[in-house]
Amino acid sequence: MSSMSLAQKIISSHLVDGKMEPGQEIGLHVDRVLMQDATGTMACLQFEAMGMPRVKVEHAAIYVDHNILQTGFENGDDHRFLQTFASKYGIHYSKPGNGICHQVNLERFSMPGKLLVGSDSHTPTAGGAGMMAIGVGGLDVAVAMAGAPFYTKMPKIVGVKLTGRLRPWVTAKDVILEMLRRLSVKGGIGRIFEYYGEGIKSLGVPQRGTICNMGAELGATTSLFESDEITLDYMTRQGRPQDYTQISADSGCSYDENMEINLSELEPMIALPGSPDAIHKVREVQGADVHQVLIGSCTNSSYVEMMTVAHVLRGKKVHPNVTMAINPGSKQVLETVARDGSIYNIIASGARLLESGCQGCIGMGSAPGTDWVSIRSFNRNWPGRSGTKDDKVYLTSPEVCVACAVTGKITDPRDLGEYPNIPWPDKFVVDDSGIVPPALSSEADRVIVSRGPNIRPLPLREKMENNLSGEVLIRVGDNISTDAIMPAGAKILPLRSNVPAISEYVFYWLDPDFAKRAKDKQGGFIVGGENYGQGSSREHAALAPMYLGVKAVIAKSFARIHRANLINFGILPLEFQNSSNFELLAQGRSLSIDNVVNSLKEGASTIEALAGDDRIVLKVDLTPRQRQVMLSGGLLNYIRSHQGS
Ligand code: MIC
Ligand code: SF4
Repeated sequence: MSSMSLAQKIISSHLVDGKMEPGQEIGLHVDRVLMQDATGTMACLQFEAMGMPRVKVEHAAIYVDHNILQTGFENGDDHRFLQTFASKYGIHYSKPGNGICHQVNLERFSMPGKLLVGSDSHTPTAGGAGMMAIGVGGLDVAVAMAGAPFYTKMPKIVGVKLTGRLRPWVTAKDVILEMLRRLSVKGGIGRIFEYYGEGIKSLGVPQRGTICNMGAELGATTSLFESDEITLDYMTRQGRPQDYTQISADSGCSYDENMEINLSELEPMIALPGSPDAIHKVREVQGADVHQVLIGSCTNSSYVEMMTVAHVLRGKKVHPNVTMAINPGSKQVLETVARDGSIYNIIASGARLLESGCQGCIGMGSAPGTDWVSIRSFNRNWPGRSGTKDDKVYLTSPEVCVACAVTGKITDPRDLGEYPNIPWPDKFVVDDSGIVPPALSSEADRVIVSRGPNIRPLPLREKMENNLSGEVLIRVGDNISTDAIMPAGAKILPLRSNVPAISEYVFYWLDPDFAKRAKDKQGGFIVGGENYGQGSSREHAALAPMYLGVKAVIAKSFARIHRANLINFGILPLEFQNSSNFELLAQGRSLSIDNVVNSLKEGASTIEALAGDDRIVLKVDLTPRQRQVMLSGGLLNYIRSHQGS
């Protein structure tokens, strides 16, 4: 390959298996891993089951950022488990309050040109610093920590040329909302978005991070920017210029697909309730009453954003009918804003200042009241995610959020007057005391891993059966998110380390009887539409159905991470050859799939399901390696059977 894109360069320098042809399976050497508490306990238990004494990657970190409400013993137990586990096995542990994994990773550990896998779908945020960062299931992280390659299909590389310059009050969030407007939540599947062009020069690293972060909502494998003088400047202010390397695409390289956005033409945008791709201009929906405003999340909670909000709030009060809460992305952001004095404006305005962490983004507090219009600087608004069933959550930039907070109505921030151009601080407050390094390997033996009663053993599946039969337990439509399959929120999220308990909540919002029915019927099938399992990396959306006896998911198409998680846990992902057959498989229909083992062994690309007199052809789109994983009953069984061979 003569001239390469940035993505191709990073992939080729990490390639240990396969060819860099779109659609082919590739194995990549992983440099670094990231975990968070809600997916990390399982990833740790899975790593432990592989029997390794220490992690084999150059850097691993686990962040406590999701489960920080601590309404019972569960979260505290998990935190202590993670801290002791991390210490023993060679992982850095970021304490609760230290910040959201993606923000802290960007600040303290991002490195251009390196490959990071993280057990959270927004891991690509680090693409803002030139890192190839991919969101995966916890088991894939565990396998990477054991030193094995990460496997995925080689994505298409999309070059997104940015021209022009953002106008005042228009932000990086509007760039990614424009991408969602054009491409929808399915538009990024099987793709990496590489941003380039003169327009990137007006975007700082956290702003680039915002764009990469919400590439997850496009369904993309990852997104990235080159590293340049702006990256070096950011890393220098972080006190770690030594971690910088310059890496960019070769000039004249070609992309599989091309797009162009003129930043000068963008306006403030907003996603309407229900889906991150329901995009409108703020001007089109302005004037509606607002009841709640939340600013934060891994998408939009960096220093400049907090300072801009603080500046707008100076001398103003939050509207009487609005409750406004702010959660800075990290302790560093909070500390730097506090050092610079602007925290006063936030407190004086009547906004509620929350600790750094995911908070309301995943329904851990701040659930809106009935019929409230909630305006958030977050990245996801699938129904019920906020913790309130019929919620009305809008997604937009912090600038739009703060404009709504002071006026009490959906407001285009350009109506606020002059834009505050916030300068970077000479240096961010650098204090890594919230990140506990692991014990030295010579002392690791002495560390005892603490396991409270919330830490339950890992359920495993038996080997693949030759016949899969049962009922369609549920049939769902297009774009069903993992939040719909395995909800989070303050009640359910603390059960992540306890699969028997959390499995009671599968499809809780859509069909509260699902778990009972699945158990009564001794398992069965799930039928889905397009892009089934979009959104998070949470493997509980596969693990819990597996525990309930789900044998296969038959869908029109799948989202990348969820599909990989199904395979990792031994649930067959099958696609309709003829999508109109979806209509034949209503809930309650009995179904039988024969000769599964032989079909997998022989590499069959289709398999037949029999439903009464109907014969339905289903696609088996699995690589040879994935077929072996399926036959073993999941990735952990597969790895164990190959250990030592
Ligand atoms: C999310 O934003 O949905 C989460 C919570 O961060 C998830 C991870 C999880 O469910 O633990 C994600 O994005 O992968
Ligand atoms: Fe946390 Fe929300 Fe980011 Fe997920 S999207 S990591 S819940 S802040």
